[in-house]
Amino acid sequence: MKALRSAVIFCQVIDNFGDAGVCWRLARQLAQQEKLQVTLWMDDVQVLQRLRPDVDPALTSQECDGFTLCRWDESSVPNVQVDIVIEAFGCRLPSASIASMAAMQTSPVWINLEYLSAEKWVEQSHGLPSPHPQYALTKYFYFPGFSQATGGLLKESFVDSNRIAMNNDEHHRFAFAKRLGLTLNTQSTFVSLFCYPSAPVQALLGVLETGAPVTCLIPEGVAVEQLTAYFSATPKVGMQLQRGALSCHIIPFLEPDDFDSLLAMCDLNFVRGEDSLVRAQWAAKPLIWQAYPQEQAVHMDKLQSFLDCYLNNCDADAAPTISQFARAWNEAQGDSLDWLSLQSQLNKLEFHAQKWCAQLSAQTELARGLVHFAGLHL
Ligand code: TRH
Repeated sequence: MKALRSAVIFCQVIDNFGDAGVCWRLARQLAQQEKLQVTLWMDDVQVLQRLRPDVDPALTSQECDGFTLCRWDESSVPNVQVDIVIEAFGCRLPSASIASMAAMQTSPVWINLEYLSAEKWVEQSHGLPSPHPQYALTKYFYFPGFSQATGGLLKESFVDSNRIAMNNDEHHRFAFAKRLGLTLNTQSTFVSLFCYPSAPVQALLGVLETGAPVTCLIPEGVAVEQLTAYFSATPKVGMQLQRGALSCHIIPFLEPDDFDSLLAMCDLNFVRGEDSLVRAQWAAKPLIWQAYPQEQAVHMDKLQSFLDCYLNNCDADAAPTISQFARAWNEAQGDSLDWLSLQSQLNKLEFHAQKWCAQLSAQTELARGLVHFAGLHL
């Protein structure tokens, strides 16, 4: 197997943060863990700047976390004289790049990194080749996933130690909370909230205020309309909004590694899309996932596939509780959010989340697997 030295990633940002987040994470991982020379071409660098504030969207090229970040526009001429070309989420490479790949003596391994899904067909589709109709080039489909028959999940080497420090080292936890402007009340259930505007947030807040004390941490920009309607106040960073047993804190939108710390610190995390779902699993805490809403409720199948896979081997009382809550959350059925049952099952669900995290960690990590796969196909 040939040693690989370089990779280029193409990323077109469709919406939200997930596309930029996953590509940034992969670029960093290929550079720092796999020691490749990596270039990430991204069409909307501004989105990445939200995650990594040091990034300057005005620059055509800059160094970022060990790789080169380039702004991708119509005038760009990306260098594809590398070992691995990664097209994220079927974003389509420029035709000149495809032609220059075909003209190389040894063409690079061309990979289409697909979206994460727990659906069964992913295992059959992972790694399938797609020959180019015109050139002697083959594109391979690379699917992240939850079993060894898939491409696995991105996981940095520092994730476990950070999580352990956040849970076991009081100073570490208190220092992080202080940075967020919080004083930790250990009697409270800590909940983080990251969701789409369609989530029944007002109904959730309504049930959270009814039971034992809850501290809900909400990054700036999340659920703004619902929070405004519920508290009759526009949420701003640093605000604390109190009602009944519920105390909501508006925290800054965090850098990704801090977002991991937030997830590790909380007792329950509401996450959405793909990347925060993965991060919540590495946090080893109970999670409620909101799938990216799609037409004809296709996302409900994705949710169910994930729940089937995630809750396999979970406690017989806790599994239906979290499953029903997640379905109600995704279907915007605010009346069906049974918070008191969920809260009473959190210990069992945390135990399950720890087992699940360990199980996923035993899989081949995505960047490592991708480099291995590329080495076999070069
Ligand atoms: O932002 P998203 O909704 O992205 C989505 C999904 O990826 C979806 O699959 C895709 O089709 C759609 O975009 C176009 O959710 P996701 O994937 O969880 O990405 C959010 C990223 O933002 C993730 O990397 C975590 C990060 N994040 C922070 O770094 N700090 C924060 O404070 C928050 C709230 C999120």
